[in-house]
Amino acid sequence: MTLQERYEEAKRRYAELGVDTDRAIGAAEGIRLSMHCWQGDDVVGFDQKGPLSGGIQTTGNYPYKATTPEQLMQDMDKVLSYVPGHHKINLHASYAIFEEGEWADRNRLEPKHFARWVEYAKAHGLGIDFNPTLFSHPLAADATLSSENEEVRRFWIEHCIACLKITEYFARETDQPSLMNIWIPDGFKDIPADRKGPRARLKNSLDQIISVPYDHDAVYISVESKVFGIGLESMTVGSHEFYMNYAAKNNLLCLIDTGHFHPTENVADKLSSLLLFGDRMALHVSRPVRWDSDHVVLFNDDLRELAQEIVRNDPQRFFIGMDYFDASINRVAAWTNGMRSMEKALLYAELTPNAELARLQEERSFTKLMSLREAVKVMPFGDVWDYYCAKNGVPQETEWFADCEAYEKEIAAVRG
Ligand code: RNT
Ligand code: ZN
Repeated sequence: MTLQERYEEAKRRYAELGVDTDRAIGAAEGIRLSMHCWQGDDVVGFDQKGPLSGGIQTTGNYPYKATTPEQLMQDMDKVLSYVPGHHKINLHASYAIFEEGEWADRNRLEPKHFARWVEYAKAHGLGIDFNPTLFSHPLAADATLSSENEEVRRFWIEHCIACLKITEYFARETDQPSLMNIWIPDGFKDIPADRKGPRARLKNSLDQIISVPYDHDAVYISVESKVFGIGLESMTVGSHEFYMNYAAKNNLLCLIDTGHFHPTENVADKLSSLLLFGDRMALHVSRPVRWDSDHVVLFNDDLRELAQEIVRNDPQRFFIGMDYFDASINRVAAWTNGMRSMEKALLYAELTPNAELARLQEERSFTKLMSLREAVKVMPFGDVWDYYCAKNGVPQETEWFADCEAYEKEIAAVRG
């Protein structure tokens, strides 16, 4: 059977459930993902040589990690050639690209240090999202925006303000909105004696950052909470309650990282609540395994449920960023699997008879609801997915990996 024949048959089968596959494909194509640059080099960046800090960790020693901007961009090209749809890239401030002999500390970063990223984005028709980097820096050794040391706290406020200007530059240059997401590692390994003090300082720091004038139509600011970090197990200053309230009060976006909650919490369940109190929200899609381990995102139940909630709540209200980093396998393949999984989940959600399922819930026909949901699982999704990939000019499911292996052997392994 040709791919076209496979698709036609799948289309007929889905139509029996009341699902229009052409519509679903069009809808999935309209959802942009923000591809994080940090899967390519284990969150190292280009502005410092120190270890990754802030209670986050990459594990594994797979060779051929990108070590220069050229290599990272080359790997990103490869990943993007495997991923259907139109996307954005998500950069961290630590990925500033300096001229020979030039260097600027985080509070002195300027748009010009990201000019090559803008060039890259323009050449590929990509938008850009941004993140100040409040870790992997000597002044982040203790605390950042919640620091008791006023000099340190000022440094990080200045860094975030510098990043706001850079985010504005990205939005202007790419002619589309950019998200600036603030995540800080601040917290305590053991039971704190004062929780209010650090949180009050964080609140004051954020107030200072967002009171700087910026283009509110082009730049969105989000705040990312977390339940704990390595070495920061007892308390994180930027908790969920803290940021949910801060975002609501100040008209910012809440960013929900799927790895930042207790392992039995259903993160997908949070979206509809947040969107009743704000126009938009942001996501970091990750796969926690027992803890915030940032495993490669896979096409599993959690991801499907998340995508269903995105689709049911209007995908255009979300900034969907990816956030995983695996150093134990080929990084280009890891990156690709995560991005393709997210795309799959969104297409799968668009191929679900959501209106019919909701109707069954309203009439409390729970037996029928369960049965229909199970029927959806065995529909010929793979045929629609392969068709979607081909339509977008990227390899089908069983095609890309061989090319990726060849890329490792012929390019990554010999580039030094
Ligand atoms: C850390 C947060 C944060 C980082 C990236 C690199 O737990 O998830 O978003 O992973 O910014
Ligand atoms: Zn995150």
